[in-house]
Amino acid sequence: MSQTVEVKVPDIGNFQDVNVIEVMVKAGDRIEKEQGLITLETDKAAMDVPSPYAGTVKAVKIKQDDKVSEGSAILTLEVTETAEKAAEPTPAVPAPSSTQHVARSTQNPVSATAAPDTQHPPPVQHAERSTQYAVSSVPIDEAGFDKAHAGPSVRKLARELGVDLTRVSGSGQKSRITQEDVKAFVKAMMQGGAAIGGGLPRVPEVDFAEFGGIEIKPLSRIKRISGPRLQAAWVNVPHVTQHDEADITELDATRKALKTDADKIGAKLTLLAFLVKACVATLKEFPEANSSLDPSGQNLVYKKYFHIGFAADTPNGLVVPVIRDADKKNVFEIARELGDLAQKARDGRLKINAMQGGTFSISSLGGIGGTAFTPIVNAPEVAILGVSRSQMKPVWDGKEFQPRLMLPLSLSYDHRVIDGAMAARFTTFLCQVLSEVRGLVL
Ligand code: CAO
Repeated sequence: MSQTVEVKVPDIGNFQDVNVIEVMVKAGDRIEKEQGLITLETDKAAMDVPSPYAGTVKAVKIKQDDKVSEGSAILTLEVTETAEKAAEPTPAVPAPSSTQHVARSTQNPVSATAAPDTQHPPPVQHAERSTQYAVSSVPIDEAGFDKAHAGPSVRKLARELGVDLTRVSGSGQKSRITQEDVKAFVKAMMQGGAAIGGGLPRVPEVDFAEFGGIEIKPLSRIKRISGPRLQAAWVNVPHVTQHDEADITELDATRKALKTDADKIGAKLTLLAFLVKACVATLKEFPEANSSLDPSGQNLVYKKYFHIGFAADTPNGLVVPVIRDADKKNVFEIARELGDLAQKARDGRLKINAMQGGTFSISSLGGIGGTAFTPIVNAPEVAILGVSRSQMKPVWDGKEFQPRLMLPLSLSYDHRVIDGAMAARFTTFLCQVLSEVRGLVL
């Protein structure tokens, strides 16, 4: 037997004309007993008014932003419970009092946190802390969750679904997070997270124009393509950078002595060509650094070829052309190819396949300046060598200081594949190869 009842705002303490910040049901909805109907917000807290019965909503009598007090009609409900049960309604909402609520922050409503009143059903917000991890398995930012601009029923839903509210954008009034926002977030996560910035916590959006004049220019095509790849490498690869210094005094003297020979074949013999050769020799010694993890993350794919990429700065952004089979080329051939590829990169004439297949990369900022930096691994490669500007330095030879040309090296590596000891051995070996010039020119 069904019966239609009017559900009213229950005793809400001394509060009058309280703001309705959310209406969670509409006519025709089938609702459960205790399901949140509306959210009220006082200057101290937000609270849900749960339904005293299960049933079907016939008509909703209030809307968002209405002001209500005890006794205001919320909706009419066709009750589907038995008449006996319906005749003994459960008190609808915990009566808020000033002691039951924590002070709200200036921007966000804070949920009531008092112990449940034994006379009334516990407030919905007490169910919050049941889930520790968000749908993406990233731990929930509890401090941020507490401050999120959302009512108790939304918080409850978020807890049930394991959604970190700090990552959900609110579509409600004053960016308030609604139940729909939480559901849309979960849906987006299930579909791969594309709609929510790859599942990462978002940087706050700022209206820069509020603070002064601005101009908006689109990113270059290269930056639009390389940005997501850099970000993917940054978030997926546990990076560590090992710094070292190579004594290149002899190497630089040899390079200068060979410049005329190089000029004859149209090559500019820069340090980078020697670095490519030295890296190949070191990669042969440390084959893990020339490997990649397979997609399962369980196996290492060792590559028997040595295709060395180098970062080239172009007016439109960073590109990484690849010297193929660098182990089979001498330093002059490498120098010439470096020059050709760098020129093509600057002219925007580099073909896609000239940037594919790299096994290890070098990023040289030595021609520009700097003492050290932390390059981002060009994943799925597992290591990248950063090169900074060489400097004459006093180096102690056991008896006295000698002026030596020292080259700063910064090896960033994927710590899943290369451990610190191997990285230190790698750079030590590389420094040795660079100081023993003969092997590099033959
Ligand atoms: N220390 C001191 N001087 C250096 C040096 C170093 N480590 N490396 C190069 N130089 C000198 C060169 O000898 C050259 O001097 P001369 O003109 O007197 O011979 C000058 O700096 C310029 O070198 P270059 O740039 O012509 O040649 P390169 O082989 O060093 O570099 C290339 C080529 C394409 C790597 C470079 O032009 C470039 O684009 N570098 C930027 C790479 C980059 O952006 N990396 C960052 C990636 S992460 O955002």
